[in-house]
Amino acid sequence: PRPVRLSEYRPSDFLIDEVHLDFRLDPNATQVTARLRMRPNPAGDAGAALKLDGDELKLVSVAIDGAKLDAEALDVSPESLVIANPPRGAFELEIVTEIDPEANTRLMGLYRSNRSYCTQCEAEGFRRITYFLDRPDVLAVYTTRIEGPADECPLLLSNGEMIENGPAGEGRHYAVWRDPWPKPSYLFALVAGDLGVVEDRFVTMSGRDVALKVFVEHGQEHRALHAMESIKASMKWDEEAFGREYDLGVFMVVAVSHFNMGAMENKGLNVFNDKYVLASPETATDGDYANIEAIIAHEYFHNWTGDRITCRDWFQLCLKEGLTVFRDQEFTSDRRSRPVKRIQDVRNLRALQFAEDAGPLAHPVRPQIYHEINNFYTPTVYEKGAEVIRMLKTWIGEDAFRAGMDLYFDRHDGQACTIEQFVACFAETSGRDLTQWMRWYDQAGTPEVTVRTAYDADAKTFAVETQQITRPTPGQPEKRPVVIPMTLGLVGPDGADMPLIVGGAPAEPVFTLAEETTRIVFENVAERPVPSLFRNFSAPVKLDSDVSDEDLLFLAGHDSDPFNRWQAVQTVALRHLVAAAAAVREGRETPVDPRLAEAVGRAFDPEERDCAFAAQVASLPSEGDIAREIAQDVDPDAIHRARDDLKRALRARLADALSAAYARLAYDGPYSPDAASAGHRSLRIAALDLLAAGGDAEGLALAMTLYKSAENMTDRVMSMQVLSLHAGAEREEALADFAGRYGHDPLLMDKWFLIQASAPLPDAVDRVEGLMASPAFDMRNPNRVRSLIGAFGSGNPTQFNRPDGRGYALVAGVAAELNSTNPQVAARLLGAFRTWRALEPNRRGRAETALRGLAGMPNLSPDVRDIVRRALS
Ligand code: BAL
Ligand code: ZN
Repeated sequence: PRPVRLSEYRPSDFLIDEVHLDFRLDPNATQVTARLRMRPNPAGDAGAALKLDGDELKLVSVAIDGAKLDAEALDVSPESLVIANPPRGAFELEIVTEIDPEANTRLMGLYRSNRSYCTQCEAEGFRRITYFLDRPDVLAVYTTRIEGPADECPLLLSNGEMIENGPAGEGRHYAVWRDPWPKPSYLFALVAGDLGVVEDRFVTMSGRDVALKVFVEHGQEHRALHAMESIKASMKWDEEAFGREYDLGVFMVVAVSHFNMGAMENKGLNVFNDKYVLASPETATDGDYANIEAIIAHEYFHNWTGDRITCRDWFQLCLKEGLTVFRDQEFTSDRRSRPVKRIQDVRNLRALQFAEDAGPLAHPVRPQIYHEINNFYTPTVYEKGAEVIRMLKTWIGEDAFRAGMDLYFDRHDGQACTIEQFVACFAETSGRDLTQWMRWYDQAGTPEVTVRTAYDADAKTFAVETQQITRPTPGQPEKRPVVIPMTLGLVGPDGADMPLIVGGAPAEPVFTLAEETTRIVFENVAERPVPSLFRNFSAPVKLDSDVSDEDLLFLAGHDSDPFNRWQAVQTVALRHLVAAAAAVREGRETPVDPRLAEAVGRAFDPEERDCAFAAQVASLPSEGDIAREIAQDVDPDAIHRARDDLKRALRARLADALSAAYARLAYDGPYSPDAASAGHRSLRIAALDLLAAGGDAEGLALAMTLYKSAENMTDRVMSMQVLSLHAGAEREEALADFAGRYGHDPLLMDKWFLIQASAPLPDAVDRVEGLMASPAFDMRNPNRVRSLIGAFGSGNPTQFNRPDGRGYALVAGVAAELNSTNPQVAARLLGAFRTWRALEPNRRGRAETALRGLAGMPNLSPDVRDIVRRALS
């Protein structure tokens, strides 16, 4: 198929004001009647044919204003329906299609999950239900009638509010839903089935009484309570933080077990992957609780940033996704620890988005071209998109930012918008020219900032010189400077921030780096300061500074910015690990700086009060972080060895402190997933992980004891994870025990799959292949595939990148298998190859062979073809 280009955007030639849908549910032959009130778009082409999108559709009939159209008047295929001469005024188009939900393994459009019917329409799934103008800038008001068997489907749900229901004869019944808010087709949803429900209420700030309902499988209701609490918290927070109120009498969340994404923000009827709804103290980890809260919030916040104001076209995806990620990050920061959330988000950004930006799949936050839009639900659109908004807030200040958001909501409510329209609101409220700012949306790649500093003791000045470059990315050989806000502090020898004086006057801490080079000279600097650069990670850049390890370790103990206290230890550790990985390849050893061990050891100090933060300090840069820093000729085994050696060295130096902390941090009492309790557990597990470094027998014994005595799922899973890193009887015992205890629970078995798939042991490929044949695995369920194959490809660097190529063959083989049944999930798995070009020559060659094998396959789906083509380009 032809690529789609932003530059070729044209308004639709027709508009749809009202949609009436009538579903007669049947597992293999659901009949859908769509009645569309249509008219020519004054902004479109006056004489144009009416061309509707379809995807694997079977047409039954078409009528215009009640008159059936003959086959000759139509040009129809499963992929499109063209009416050459539609009326030139308003008209009603009726289309009847027949679809087979049971056979819909792609999980796009209407499909079956367990015994329920459900839909997923973003981005282009609605066209698998009926022929339609399936584009986000066609907004209509929907009325949906659903008819189905009363016994099998007592619940019949759609967007908006139910206005009618009753019996339909022969054991069937019906319900009619009306959504008064105009929306694009991608926000349509239908759910029908026999589910349990948890109900509650929320009264909005203007007094609207909203019924809240979370639907789950019968018997799982007790696992929906945390999701319900998260809905109420999200509704309240959006009122307080952004003045946004809910706008229907009912808000529903439905958990389904087969889902391609995490969740979906359909108007009034969010459909969720059950992984992000179900939690109980017996079945969920602290991480699960936190994820559920964040994703419930994310989908709820879309009600304003996505649903009330949507995207003009799919190039603008970050308009709703980047903004909504920013909003959910803020929500979590307010509810939990702001510094810890920032650290987690930056870790995530670097691991996923920086990796994407550095490889062949790099693309701008707002792409200019796509072959398959499903492949652009990426860390760049989501996470970098959120960073750009956070950075804008840092740059223009909190007040102008909030005023800009208010203006955006006022001005564009009910519209399908562009990034330009969004950014214009902030240009207006801040009075700044944001022309250059737009490069953050249109230019791919992570800017690299080099900082060199000089203190002049005689002149009492401190000069900071910066240089920025962004390396070429696919399709963008030339890059221009971007506007980089650098929040900076100068830390004096006493650990306090020094005043910032520039040009004879006090300066704000946010400096603008808009040119290739910038020089800032601070005056009246009485003593040599240590610069704290990019506080709170004020811009998504890679930093290379001349701040010494010694100065960084000083910051680790004194910086008023918690993010940079954490970053300082990470940077020193990363410098060590890069050098150590090179030394491993040369058969040398690299001694560990005792000051680094001391800095890590401070995390376990009895005086340390913020356990969650301390756990972040104690958690070393990942193997992916090290690989990105090395950037080329990467040897994953050498990296793993270097990191392992550092962990052993830390264990040797800190053994007493680690043992003391592990004992001190023991706790009893009932489980609570709150941030402080979770932080406490995470620090204890960090101590355990280091105690077990190198397979130390005492450490493994502690892990085994914790596994057996665990009174909550976090301790059980995390101790199993520690054990799983070291081959031996303990590992096998814990894994077998876990399968015995939880074999009936698919979401818990996902954790069991993931832990085995990510273990850096030589049997990983055999093990994953074996697990694919286990009864708990199901290739049709995306959660199972992601837990086993996805985790192996993206979370097991040494085994995925085996020098013999078996890891690549495994992932490519599964992608080939899923290519026809679920191309979206297949393409997602291939993200594991996004860094293949940075590998050393042998592995690079083997990865290329696997990709070329896929490229040569007949009948490649557009999803897989697009990723393979770009990965090889
Ligand atoms: N819109 C797709 C799922 C999400 O980002 O919320
Ligand atoms: Zn979203």
